[in-house]
Amino acid sequence: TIQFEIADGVATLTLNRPDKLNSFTVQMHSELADAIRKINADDSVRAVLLTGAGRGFCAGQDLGDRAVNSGDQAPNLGDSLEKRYNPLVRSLRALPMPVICAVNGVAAGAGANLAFACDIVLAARSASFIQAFCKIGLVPDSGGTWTLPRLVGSARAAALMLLGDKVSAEQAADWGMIWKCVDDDALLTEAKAMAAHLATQPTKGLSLIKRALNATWTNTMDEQLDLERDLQTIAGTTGDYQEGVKAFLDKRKPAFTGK
Ligand code: LHQ
Repeated sequence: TIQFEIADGVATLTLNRPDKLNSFTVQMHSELADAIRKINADDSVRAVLLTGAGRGFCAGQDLGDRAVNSGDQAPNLGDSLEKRYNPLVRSLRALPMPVICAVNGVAAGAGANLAFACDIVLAARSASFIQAFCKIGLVPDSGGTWTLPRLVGSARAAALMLLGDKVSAEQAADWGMIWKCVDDDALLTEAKAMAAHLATQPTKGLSLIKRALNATWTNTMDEQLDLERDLQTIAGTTGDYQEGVKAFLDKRKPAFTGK
């Protein structure tokens, strides 16, 4: 239910249930978790690209999956979040390299919030984002109640979550919900080029930037200054920092190893 490959420093994850707009099943969660474990264990991976096959990016939970909605009995959805969605979001946020999301089509429910858990989001002009949860009596999950207000502010986040309106990729880019909206036929080329570029950059340094960004919303400025000091201490010991400075002084292109 997913395609996964590692090549030239880039791990590409493609959600692959196009008939059902790549909605999540237990199986897809398990394959994703497995792929993320492999990424963490593979030193060669210096950027991750997440996208979807077909006309949709991800329609959130597969509402027909019997493993989650088993007949007449009220399903324990919290259990599903605890076992599958929350570990997925946590593991994506914690990956020690940039994660690019190329939203190729509609991103609904947990599919939209999965995108917002990534570091840089590109979307095709025909793509859209929907906080679909309210329409079926659910609460936005997969970190959406944390990420969306921070991305677009509480007025827009509240209306989007309570109304479930569809937001076009262009609107999403205008609001700062995503990094960029690009023409449909340019999406994958652009996302791949970005991943390939990032895979040549100081990966260790980029992972420290991610740590600073992940901490910023709960820290005071004083705490964040302390954190910057600590992270910069680590960054200053990397080979890539030495190489970056040397290359600058030599007026040549740096050759980073990611370490
Ligand atoms: C689907 C789905 C889908 C199954 C399209 N499931 N088949 C976490 C914890 C545990 C449980 C509960 O949930 C969660 C988190 C969540 O994500 S809750 C939110 C779940 N997602 C939704 O409510 C979105 C449902 N989908 C839609 O509203 C529409 O499909 C959107 C707006 C995404 C796309 O609309 P269209 O472009 O008009 O496509 P479509 O509706 O015709 O869908 C195409 C096919 O995909 C269709 O199947 P069919 O066999 O008729 O061709 C849909 O039934 C199927 N599909 N989403 N979530």
